[in-house]
Amino acid sequence: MPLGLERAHALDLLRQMVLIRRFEEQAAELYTLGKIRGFLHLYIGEEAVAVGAMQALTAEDAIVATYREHGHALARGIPAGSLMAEMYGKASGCSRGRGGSMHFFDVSRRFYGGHAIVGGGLPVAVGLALADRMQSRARVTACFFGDGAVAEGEFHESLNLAALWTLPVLFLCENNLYAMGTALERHQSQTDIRRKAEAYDLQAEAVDGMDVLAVEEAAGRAASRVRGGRGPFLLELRTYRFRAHSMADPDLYRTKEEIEGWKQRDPIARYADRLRGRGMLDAAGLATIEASVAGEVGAAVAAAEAGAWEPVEDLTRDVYTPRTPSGPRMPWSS
Ligand SMILES: Cc1ncc(C[n+]2csc(CCOP(=O)(O)OP(=O)(O)O)c2C)c(N)n1
Repeated sequence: MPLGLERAHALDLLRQMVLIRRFEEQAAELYTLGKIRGFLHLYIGEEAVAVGAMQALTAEDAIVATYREHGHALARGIPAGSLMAEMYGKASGCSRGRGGSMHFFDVSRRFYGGHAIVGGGLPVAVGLALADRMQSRARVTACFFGDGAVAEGEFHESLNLAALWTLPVLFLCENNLYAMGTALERHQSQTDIRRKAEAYDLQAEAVDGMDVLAVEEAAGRAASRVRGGRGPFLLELRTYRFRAHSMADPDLYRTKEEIEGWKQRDPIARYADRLRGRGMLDAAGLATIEASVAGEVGAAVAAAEAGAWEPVEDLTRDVYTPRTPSGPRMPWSS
């Protein structure tokens, strides 16, 4: 653990990870009750990645995430109530209840998805970074994606363009070893993701994604490099999801022993132990965090329950453009 870690900051990292875990445990319960429908992909086990990486970003920076994005959204500071309402499909949700769990969006916090298409966020991130570059803004676009995305053409096209044009993108590959039920070595001839980045002339580093401080430190270094105009950077965050791919997945492709082995490295329990070892946390301190998180999650559920559905008049809102199409007049138009 780096020296000089401020107590308030250290505890805040723990609180954020606990919030993500409890929020998702609650979401899983609500899903089984039928309150949340559609797909639900839990981030449990991977909390150190979102929380650690988000420390390197300012409010000006942009974030692009995948469909497993509850943790990124919470770590970005989007209120839990707005996220829970989104999962309920209520109009008070961050995407007006139209996106659900996989499509969180909050432009005011520069949170650009929530993307259900594997790899679909990468070109979006490159476009955001290109806009910053063209307007000479020293901002970073952080793009989270899974190991499954490195099999997509979009990964290769995005890395190539970002490197070629020296764009300020921080690529964050959450390598949890599985793409749905397919293990990394069953879809990649080269499983060392850093080497793929190097092929496009990107700087890359692999980090223990179960260690929030290691992620924070590596992301901090990488982001300042990107912000300083030295081109894109890829971090491979080695992590694991403790739950199935989604609530609909029977999880038959990995052994209980493997899952248990990774649970020994639980990012929350291990980090709490380290804080205890440094005299920064005791039982009362942990109980305070748990109580405040329970209050926040409880209030989020209450807000979602109380939230209104969209009125029927809004059925086509944001589906069709309200603007009259303009553009070149065609010879056949009257
Ligand atoms: C282009 C595309 N192909 C296939 C799918 C179906 N699909 C949904 S999730 C997933 C696995 C993605 O795994 P990974 O990128 O490693 O992310 P993780 O779920 O592990 O976080 C697949 C293949 C999809 N959503 N989009």
